[in-house]
Amino acid sequence: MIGKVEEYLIRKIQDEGAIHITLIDPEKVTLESAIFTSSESESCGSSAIMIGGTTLASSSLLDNITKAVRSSVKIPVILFPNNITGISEHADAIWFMSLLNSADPYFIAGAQVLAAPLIKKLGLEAIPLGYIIVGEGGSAGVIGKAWPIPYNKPELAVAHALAAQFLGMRFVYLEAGSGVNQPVPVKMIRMVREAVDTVLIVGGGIKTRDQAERAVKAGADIIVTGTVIEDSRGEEVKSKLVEIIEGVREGARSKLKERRR
Ligand code: 1GP
Repeated sequence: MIGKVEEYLIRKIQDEGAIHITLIDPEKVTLESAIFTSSESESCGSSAIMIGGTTLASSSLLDNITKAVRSSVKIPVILFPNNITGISEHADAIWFMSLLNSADPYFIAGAQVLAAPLIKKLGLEAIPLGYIIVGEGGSAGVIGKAWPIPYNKPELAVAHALAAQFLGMRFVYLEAGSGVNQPVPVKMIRMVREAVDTVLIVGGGIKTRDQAERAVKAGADIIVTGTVIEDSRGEEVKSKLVEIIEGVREGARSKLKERRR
């Protein structure tokens, strides 16, 4: 069943070509900075806020941040869980994600089984997502016990993404790892885009307008950034958001032009 948040995301991607989402890691923010970043993201044109972090262990910290963020923005707040501790009743939706290239079944279906009844009870919208860790993989690769897909093996990323689609997942996330030096290569994004019909999310290491634009031109529907804003202060938060979102929009313009041909 497709819920309201998923419908909203799909409609926005159809209308705008591609969208940006800001990721907030509860362990790396204060309540004030989370509210500030979310409000600035909304006013600069982000389409949603994702909340989660690889090493998050405190549900009460997540609850406090999620509640505060949700009451300060109108755009949807979507949980990005690292484990069963990544669930909060204060969000609009949750990426119901399976780490497809984990060597540990816990991250493929174990945590999901433990979490599903609570998600149902809380009435959270669950959005099915195939999560694929590539390149360096960052902390997500270590904690998720992934075998990250090397950047020079894009065909393996395609195989994983196709498996996600055939399993019924409607979103695929190519994750390079938070704060990494090299974002997902354009060639890998393009090959996955050509192979699957799902919504394609790309994140990890995107810090510039140019990187965001190239990822969208290659076929990303959603660009997620976290670190670039976490590392910014005051006025810089706004200028970085504007820069990244402008890159997404520029890439989207070329995508829409292509579509019309
Ligand atoms: C991490 O893909 C996200 O899960 C965002 O990565 O923090 O590098 O922007 P960054």
